Amino acid sequence: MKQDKIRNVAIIAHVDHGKTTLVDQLFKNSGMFRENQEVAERLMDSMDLERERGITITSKNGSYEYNNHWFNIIDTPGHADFGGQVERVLRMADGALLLVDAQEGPMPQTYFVLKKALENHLPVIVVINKIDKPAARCDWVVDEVFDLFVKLNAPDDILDFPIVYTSAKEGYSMTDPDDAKTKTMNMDVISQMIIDHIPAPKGSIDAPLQMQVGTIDYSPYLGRMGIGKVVNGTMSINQPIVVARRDGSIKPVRISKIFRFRADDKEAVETATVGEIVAVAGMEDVTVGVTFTDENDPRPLPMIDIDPPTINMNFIPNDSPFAGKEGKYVTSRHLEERLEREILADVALHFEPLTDSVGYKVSGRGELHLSILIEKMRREGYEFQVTRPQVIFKEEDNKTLEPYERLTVDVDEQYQGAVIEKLGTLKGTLEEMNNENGMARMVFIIPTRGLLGYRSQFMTDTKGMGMMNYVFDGYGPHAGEITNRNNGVMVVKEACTAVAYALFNLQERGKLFIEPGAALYQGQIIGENSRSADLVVNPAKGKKLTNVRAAGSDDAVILTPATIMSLEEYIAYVNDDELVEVTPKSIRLRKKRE
Ligand SMILES: Nc1nc2c(ncn2[C@@H]2O[C@H](COP(=O)(O)OP(=O)(O)OP(=O)(O)O)[C@@H](O)[C@H]2O)c(=O)[nH]1
Ligand SMILES: [Mg+2]
Repeated sequence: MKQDKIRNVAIIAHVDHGKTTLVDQLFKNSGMFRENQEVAERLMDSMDLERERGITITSKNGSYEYNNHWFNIIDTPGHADFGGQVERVLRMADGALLLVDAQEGPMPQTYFVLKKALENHLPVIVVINKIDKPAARCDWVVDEVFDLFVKLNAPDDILDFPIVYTSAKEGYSMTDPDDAKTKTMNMDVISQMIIDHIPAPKGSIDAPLQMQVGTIDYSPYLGRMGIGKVVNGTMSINQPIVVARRDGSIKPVRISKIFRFRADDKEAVETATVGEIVAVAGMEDVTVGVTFTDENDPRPLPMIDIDPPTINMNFIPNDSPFAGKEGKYVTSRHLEERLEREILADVALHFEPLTDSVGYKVSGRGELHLSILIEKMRREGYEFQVTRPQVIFKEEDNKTLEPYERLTVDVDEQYQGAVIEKLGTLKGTLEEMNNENGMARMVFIIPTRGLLGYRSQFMTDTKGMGMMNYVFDGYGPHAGEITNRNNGVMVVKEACTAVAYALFNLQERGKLFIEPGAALYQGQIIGENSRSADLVVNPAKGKKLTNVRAAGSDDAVILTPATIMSLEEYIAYVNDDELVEVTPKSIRLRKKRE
């Protein structure tokens, strides 16, 4: 592969601005799919969890050919909790496409990813996407994007960014949104802009080999593979090389397989040369950040700095009365092995053994970061318990500091008051406010602690119509007491099976999380009390009804449907003296044993 024909491009943006959809179009446009070939929408979102949630969780590599050039594309996640991924894959790129929603404009994560791209001195092409939206306002968005570059002190050559306007969803692009003549029903202009504005990879084919691992992939046949760009030199199968590790040590390895990317897939090759992005097998304990380099002249590349974790949760073996019934991996040893594996691939995640009990303290970049890990583990057959997320404090000059987020909310004006009031009690300070066309955009600086679990409250306060986004802002003074929940809970008195009649009586006291017929244990939490104290309840008490009948008959029992919470909702809900019990089949809430 000719070095000057390669383009390595990262696609970066705020969550949902259309990165993965744009990749679909770039692939389609290259003509590599047969006509009539069934191609999944958002092809690169290949993980089950990504498909279910409609978000990208891990960065992925893909590639296509166009006009005699080879394009390596790196699709990145836009959610702030996965920002660590963006930071480390940018090393593979020689330029970036910055996508911005034509209606929303730049959002907190746009700022974060652009900042990271500029730190890596990457030239940027701005893609204003979703121009098909009726409320699109391209001129305004371009102005805002320009201001963002200025705010981030972009050097002049990068500030002079080219712009393209697209609808990734409908597959068209324009160079001037006001001139229909510039519209084409394809993405040629993007590929051509990449050829023209993003440089070919630098480096020398004759220099000693250097390739730094930016992501890890796993295949059941080949084990773990390191993915990265060959920065200098070449590598071939069976070539003896060394790996320079995080701790500074050097280990000899033999490359067993090399893969290049084609569309969303890989194809085996014999060699890879400078500028190419490849996946390399042959080292079982490969981790992010290591450098594959020449055995006679090892030249490790500098490690990648990653923003530190901001929250942690304890993962402990399940010791509820139902322990071991539903999971395959249940011991502390299993947890340790699994976490060990995870941190090799995810450098934004940390863990350490607890000092006062069995289990591990797991630290990450946000609630979603940790809850996705919990969900992955649960699906793999793990059973364990987690505690309420805690933010990570810092001590400086004998003062306690805590992490703050920059929170942007977009709400209908009628809900503005409610949101300001609630965020005030969570110690948020309003920094900016703009009202336009009945909508308000507000920016708050708020302790990360205040935001934990706030999303569901926000959804209630805005009748599901609001948008909220946040990004790590920095450490600041401890903001004082913040309470996440005002209500007590209903706690089961003794092991039993829930009976409709008893639940019927209990539902007057609050909100129930379970349905009749559920097997329950002592200390399990089955609902929320409408008052602040906890309530010990007996959900088996009362007449044993054989069935639940509709209104009208004598002993009718009408149950309000239970509030079935998702894993994230439980994590947002759980208090300090409680645990979330997670198994492949169930998620339960319980009181810690005294
Ligand atoms: N109207 C419109 N919707 C679009 C367009 N591009 C993408 N979308 C929609 O926006 C949503 C998010 O698209 P994705 O491609 O998953 O966005 P993303 O940037 O990859 O999201 P994350 O990876 O989670 O950050 C999907 O519902 C898409 O169908 C567009 O040009 N116009
Ligand atoms: Mg995506």
